[in-house]
Amino acid sequence: MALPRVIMHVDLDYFFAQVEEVNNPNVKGKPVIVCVYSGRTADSGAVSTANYLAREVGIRSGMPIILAKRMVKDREAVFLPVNHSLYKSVSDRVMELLRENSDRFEQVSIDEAYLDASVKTRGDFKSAARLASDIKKIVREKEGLTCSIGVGPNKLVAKIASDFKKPDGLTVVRPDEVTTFIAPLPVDRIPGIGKKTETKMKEIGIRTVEDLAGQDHERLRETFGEKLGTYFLNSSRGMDDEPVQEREMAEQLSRIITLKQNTRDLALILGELPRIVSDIEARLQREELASASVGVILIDEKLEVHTRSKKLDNPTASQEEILVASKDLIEKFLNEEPDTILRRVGIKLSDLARKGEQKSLGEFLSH
Ligand code: TTP
Ligand code: MG
Ligand code: MG
Repeated sequence: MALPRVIMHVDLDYFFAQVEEVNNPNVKGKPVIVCVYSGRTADSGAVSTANYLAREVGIRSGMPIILAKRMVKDREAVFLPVNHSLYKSVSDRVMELLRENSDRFEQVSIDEAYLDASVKTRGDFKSAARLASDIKKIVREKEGLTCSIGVGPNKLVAKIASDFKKPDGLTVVRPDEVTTFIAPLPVDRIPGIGKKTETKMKEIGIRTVEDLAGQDHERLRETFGEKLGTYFLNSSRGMDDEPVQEREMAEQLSRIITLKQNTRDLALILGELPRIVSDIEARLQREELASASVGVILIDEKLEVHTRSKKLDNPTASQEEILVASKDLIEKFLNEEPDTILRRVGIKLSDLARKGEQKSLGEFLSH
């Protein structure tokens, strides 16, 4: 018999606000509210997220800032504007840690990801519980952040489980526990069931997942359509066979470093390239990707950003090829810009494709 799948869903707790707490330790212990200011008046805009102290008084994502201010008026609360690049760089590092601890990895948003750990844990949920608690420990030690993890036999159950206990939660649902775990939950815990669907379901007497599971198939399909009806019914039984899949990388892969000193000395700059390239290549290998376009990101001492890129005839994952292409681009750039002194250097790969889907000409000819 095939081993059960072991799937985890990891979601960082009050993510933007928690990053702010780590970044400004003096705000810890106070309600922290991260806001998107629209700029029209001093307080116009909406709450992006808030820490749990702020949530205690009812502050929520999406709420007008003015309303949030009223709710904490007797307290020493901290309102901060969103700092996206900070959250993105923390997220990138956390995602890398999660990826390293999985067989397969799928990032779904800036603060959450699915991990398939079936092989790593040999389908054993005790071992999965240990792995999940190790992951929590690693993320706390490396980034000072707490997260909540759900472990289950599929993505659906893992997602519901990660939300079950927050913040800093760990909920493991073994295959034989799925039905008892989900049956009593309100239907809106099923991903995709929002306010509108929930109301519609209430009207026909469905409040819990168990109520949903007891519905007549035909009736559900009539009410919600073939596709959704089937999805709701399967979900109500904790059934889901969606694979954990690396998302098609619309984005590129990049790594950037700060030079030890500002310079335009080609040899000094090239000396830094191998460590960027080996870092990038490790990610290409892990994700089984190849790149058809190599670019360099060059930030000068005035913090101006310059980019140069080059299409390759065939997608590559080879350190050698990436290195050669980047060297050429940097050399050319320095020749074109005789006065520019560089502060940071990075490599960016784009036009990523899954290896094997596109064999390089070299590989083709050697077969
Ligand atoms: P979430 O994971 O939904 O929320 P959270 O991490 O703040 O809180 P928790 O997981 O503990 O319940 O969203 C991740 C980030 O996305 C969040 O920190 C800020 C941003 N976000 C918004 O900007 N607006 C929103 O309406 C939501 C829901 C999130
Ligand atoms: Mg979160
Ligand atoms: Mg999230």
